[in-house]
Amino acid sequence: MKIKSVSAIQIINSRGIPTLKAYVALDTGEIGWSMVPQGASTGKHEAAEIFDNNPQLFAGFSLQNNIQNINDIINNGLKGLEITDQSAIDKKLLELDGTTNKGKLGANTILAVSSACVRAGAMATKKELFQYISEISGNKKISLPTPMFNIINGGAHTNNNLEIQEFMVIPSANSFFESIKIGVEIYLKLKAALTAKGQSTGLGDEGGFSPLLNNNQEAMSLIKEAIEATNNQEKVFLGLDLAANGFYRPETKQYQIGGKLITSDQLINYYQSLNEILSIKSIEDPMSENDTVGWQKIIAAFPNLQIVGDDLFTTNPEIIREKNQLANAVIIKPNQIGTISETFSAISEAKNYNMKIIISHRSGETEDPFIADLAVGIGAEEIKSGSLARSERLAKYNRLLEIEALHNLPYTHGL
Ligand code: 2PG
Ligand code: MG
Repeated sequence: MKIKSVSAIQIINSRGIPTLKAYVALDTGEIGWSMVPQGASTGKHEAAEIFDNNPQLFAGFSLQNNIQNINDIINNGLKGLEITDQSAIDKKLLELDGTTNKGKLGANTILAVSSACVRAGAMATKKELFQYISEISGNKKISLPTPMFNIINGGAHTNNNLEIQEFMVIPSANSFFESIKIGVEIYLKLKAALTAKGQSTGLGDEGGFSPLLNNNQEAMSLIKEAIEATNNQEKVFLGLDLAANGFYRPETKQYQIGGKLITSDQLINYYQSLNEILSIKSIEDPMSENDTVGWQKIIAAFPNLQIVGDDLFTTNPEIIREKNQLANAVIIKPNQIGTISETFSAISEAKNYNMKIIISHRSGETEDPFIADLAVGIGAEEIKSGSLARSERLAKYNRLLEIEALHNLPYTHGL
């Protein structure tokens, strides 16, 4: 079961930006494939994404060089490798790139091939993708994750005036199906409430509503009403992704929120005031990645909260090791680091520190459901894949519904 050829084409992501679909053909006849997502609110240590930067083509985002590099350099380098030896494949990809941040070939180029190899390996060994991932990652406990539904979008994912990037409802249910049911009921009530208020029900990049509200507090109140209208108060938690890099002002080391510049201490008070509207259970990137003291303060101020690092860790095993004491949960996004083997290392590093694992989509997505199988295969506690609308978001949730329907797997029950 050896690699016969590697190739790629340019496709378009959910934000209208070109991305890659890679194909890995095996000598046994299977062809694995994969599509690459793209972030908007990125951490500074994310591996480099590469585009052609030719303003005449696809507004600078064309990928002709990446495709050339896959067809030539990567194809020649991987040809003949055993498909089930993912770490040898990824090692070779790193070698072909030769930089520390994947700046030569691009993390988008490398990940397309790395994850297409995983899918090809699953096909060749006639396993479900999640089963194959569990084997090659060395994880023995597979399970279905709890979903986090991002039902109001702000920050870098839309152009409304909400500083908070993601307002997520997290059902505490007994099955993935029941979680989806609760999420859909809340989503539809929220839609009806926005319509009744004459607000837009247009969607942001992650499929959540993007209304023009006065402030973050109003968004919290609307979600509270929607939860109450479905009678799910006892069964739903609120999660926020602040993506605080987006409103951090490095010049003054302050945060700009609600029209004011405030310190990290004041920001903690601000979060406290939001918590009084609706109880918050999970808070992601509450401080800028540059504000270590702010992170230390928030973990001390909210000892019972799930404190999640995303831009803080960028799925980088070394950074997770170095900064693990600043959070108790980690966002895992394969394209932040660039290969699936390094993604597995980041996950096992986080597990060493007993951090919860949250597998995540990017705001620019495709219909590839890979991360759903990744979440099951590595036994992640949670997954975030946006709201309950837009098929690139639902591709992941629908795949999880399918896995649950066809396989008898344990469900991770809420937070
Ligand atoms: C995040 C992600 C996904 P982006 O910040 O967690 O929700 O957004 O892909 O834009 O980085
Ligand atoms: Mg985030």
